[in-house]
Amino acid sequence: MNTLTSGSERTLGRTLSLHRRKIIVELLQSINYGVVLCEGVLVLEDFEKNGFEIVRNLLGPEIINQAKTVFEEALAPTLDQMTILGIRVGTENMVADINQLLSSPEAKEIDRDLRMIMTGQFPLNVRMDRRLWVVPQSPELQKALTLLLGSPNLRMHSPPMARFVYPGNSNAGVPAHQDVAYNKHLSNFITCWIPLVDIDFECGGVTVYPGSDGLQRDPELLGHGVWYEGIDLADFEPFDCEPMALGDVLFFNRHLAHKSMANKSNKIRYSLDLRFFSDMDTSTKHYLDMRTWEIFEPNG
Ligand SMILES: O=C(O)CCC(=O)C(=O)O
Repeated sequence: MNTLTSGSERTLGRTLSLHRRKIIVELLQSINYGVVLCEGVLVLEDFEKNGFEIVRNLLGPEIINQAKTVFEEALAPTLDQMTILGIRVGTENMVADINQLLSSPEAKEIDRDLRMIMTGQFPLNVRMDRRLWVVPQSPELQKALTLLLGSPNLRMHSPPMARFVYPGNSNAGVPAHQDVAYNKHLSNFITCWIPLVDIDFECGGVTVYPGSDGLQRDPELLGHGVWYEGIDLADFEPFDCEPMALGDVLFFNRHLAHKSMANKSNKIRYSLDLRFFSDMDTSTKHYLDMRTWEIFEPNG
């Protein structure tokens, strides 16, 4: 059962947050944020209106390259390991071969990390690689987040989420969902989806449903296992976030429904999806404090 929030609730929430952000804008002006402030104001306007915004060219090539290197280094040895296991790596049969092997009795003898990679997930040690912190360390990203979250004291949920989608791996796609459902430990946050390859229609990316952030879900459904059951987006027009170039960042709010696009290209799609919040919000799980660059451990 889906209900819409009333217009006044929505407006009130947004007005309050705009007021909060106005204070931050004034604060940033007073310490001379200059040109970047203009970009930040643009971020605010579209994000407020649509629940998402693609900010072009926010991250420099050195940041993207460093993050991508971490993932390429993790995948490189596994390609040889998979070849040894009989998978036709780099061909159109690769995903079918992986699926066949993983559903065979031999699957449990395969190294756990390799199995994870074969199912399209990076093991924890890869996601915890500190070289990935180059992304939250970006002053440009921090300025945009400060404006969106209303505080310069930023935090990033840890470990960060990193994905790769082999060409034709339809199993790696995420169906339509709202991030709020899977991050109940956070009182508020913003997701940044950051591609590490050029995104076009072939390679896919993320589809968002503008306006869906007004949907309130029946809390009963939040208790279920994997995706929101019965998410009904029939009234919403999907918007494919493509093209996206290296350095572009997609910001979206925690209520905005979105899903993965298929990777129909012949390249691996690498991306990061990071969840940021501030000292005005709360978390009951690990996070990276972006002032001290220490991991906060709940009950630690
Ligand atoms: O990268 C993807 O394919 C999906 C990303 C996503 O669903 C998310 O960031 O919540």
